[in-house]
Amino acid sequence: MKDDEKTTIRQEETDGGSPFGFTRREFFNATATSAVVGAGLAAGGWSLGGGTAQAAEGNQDFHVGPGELDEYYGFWSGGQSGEVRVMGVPSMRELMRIPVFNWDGATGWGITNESRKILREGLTPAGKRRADKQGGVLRNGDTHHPHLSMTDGSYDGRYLFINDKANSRVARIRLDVMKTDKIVQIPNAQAVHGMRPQKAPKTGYLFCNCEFMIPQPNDGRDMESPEKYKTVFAGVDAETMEVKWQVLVDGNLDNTNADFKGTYAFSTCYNSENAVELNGMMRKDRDHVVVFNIPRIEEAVKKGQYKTIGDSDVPVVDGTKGSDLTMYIPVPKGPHGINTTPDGKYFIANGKLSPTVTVVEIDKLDDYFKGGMKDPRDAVVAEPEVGLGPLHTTFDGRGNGYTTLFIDSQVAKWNIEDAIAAFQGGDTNPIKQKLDVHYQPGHNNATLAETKDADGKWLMVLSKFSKDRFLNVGPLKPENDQLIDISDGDMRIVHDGPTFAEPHDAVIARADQINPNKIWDREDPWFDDVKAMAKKDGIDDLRMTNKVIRDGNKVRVYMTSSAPQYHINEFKVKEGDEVTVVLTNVDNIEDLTHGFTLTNFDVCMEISPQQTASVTFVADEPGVHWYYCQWFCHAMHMEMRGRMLVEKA
Ligand code: CUK
Ligand code: CUA
Repeated sequence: MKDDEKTTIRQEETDGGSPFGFTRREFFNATATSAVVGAGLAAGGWSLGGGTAQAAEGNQDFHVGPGELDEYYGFWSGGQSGEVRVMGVPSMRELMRIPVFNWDGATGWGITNESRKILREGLTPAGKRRADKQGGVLRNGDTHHPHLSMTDGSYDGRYLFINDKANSRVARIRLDVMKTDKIVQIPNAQAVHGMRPQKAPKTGYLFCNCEFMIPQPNDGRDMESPEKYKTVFAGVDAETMEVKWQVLVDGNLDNTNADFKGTYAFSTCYNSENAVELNGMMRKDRDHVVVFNIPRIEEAVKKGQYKTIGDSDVPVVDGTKGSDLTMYIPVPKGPHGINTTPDGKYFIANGKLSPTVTVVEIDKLDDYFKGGMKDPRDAVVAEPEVGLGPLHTTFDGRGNGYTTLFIDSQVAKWNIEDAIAAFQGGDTNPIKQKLDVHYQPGHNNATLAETKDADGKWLMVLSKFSKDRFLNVGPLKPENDQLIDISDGDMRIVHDGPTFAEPHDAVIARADQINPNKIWDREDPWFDDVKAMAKKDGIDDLRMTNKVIRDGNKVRVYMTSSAPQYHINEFKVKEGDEVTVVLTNVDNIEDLTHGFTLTNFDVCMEISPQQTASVTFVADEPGVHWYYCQWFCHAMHMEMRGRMLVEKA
């Protein structure tokens, strides 16, 4: 079968046809060793010298047996579900889900006082007004980019950060307890998309791309004048989770990344036309990468060279074209992912609508800002054709890039130095292998590839479509996360993993870099608010106290639990009372989580060992209301319950 025929088949199959009377599965099985060359030839023009098959014999063992532990933690975005998932790699076992922007019935996220404070306090004034209309907190999020904090370019195990495109927020998750502890909504923004922590000297900033252009301020003015719309790039302090400054830019910011020195951040930018509909956005052949000079931005803010917009007091500096705070590097149309090589030398902008990736040498950015370089394109050192629809690139730490090709449904492995040599006129083919993935891959990430410790062991490819790879579950299909062995020689797929909507991105850290606690520490600041409230009620140690306190029409129930019982079996309140239940789990054994669910009241929460959680509700229905423990904690777990008696007013 000729390569152009294969490309045709793939297209028809995508459209639902089966030109040769066998299924897609049979087709791919039958051609597994030759289809790898595929559309790259048509698209890229490089010849692959002999083609290449998936390695026949296994390299690394991906099987993690019962009772064995994984070598890596993976942190997966949960996409439109608004959550984060923790995976074991290479087993691909889902270990935990961390609610972030969503509501969650298992843990009471969105329901407990502790989570509601976190969900609410960082909202902008407009965000709070919106939240007030739906019970005090926002309900959904669209997570894309999970990234771990770093010190000197290595994962330091402190935090995971994740963006929310839907409501323009960024959240921080504490890795010691695997809970979200801060959320901030970015002002002057719609759709926070690309987000990256600074890599060195330590994650001081989170760099946040606000994607959609809007009038500034967006209060009803300039709605019919899209040419005046602007978007902003934001620097968020990773410790306080406050927005420190913003930079006005031209174009739609897409993805972002940072260098390993703490000097630059860089963002892909599409729609340099500033258009508001598709045709207009396609007009020009080139868009750009915007480079942000962080020390200069800080300097401008310090000197007061900023304005504020609307009701936000965040300093906004001008980084539009011509500003000396930014550099606009023209790149082929519609760039998407942007990835820094683990050696810190280059960043790579992925073409999306162009079959190329653009390699920029980071040291050359200094020349531009010092005035030595006039044409920003002089910072480009390679622009290899890798195939159709390049979205994201990751690295093995051995000098190779792995780029997902959305349209070709492939991953291209290519050598960076060979690409640079070819750009200078050499004739080495940088493309080393193309591997079919299933199907339409978006992000990919190799183990530790965002850090200087990239170890080139495993590659995760997050494919958007699973089509026929799994049992049919109706019109809404899972995505397919494929695990690929890149440890030695050719890439080979070792695992298909269905996932629910929609892990855009995932990062993978070595197990020894992440060290969560086994139970809660009573000194944890997580409990500060509830301890302060108890103190006012004369309670010094929540673990020692079972007591109901009435304060006007407010009732506070301080209760402890240890398997298999609550230490308050019943409490009485009056119809209309505002009741706060504060529950402390005094068990201090790993795994002994209890819960509190109040039936027919839409109230629930998790209480893990040594944790205190609280929830507030109005007792507006007279009668008997059972509460029960919803985590199976003991042989007498079913008996772990009690009654709230609500007397008629
Ligand atoms: S984006 Cu989704 S495939 Cu939001 Cu990182 Cu590229
Ligand atoms: Cu405690 Cu079930």
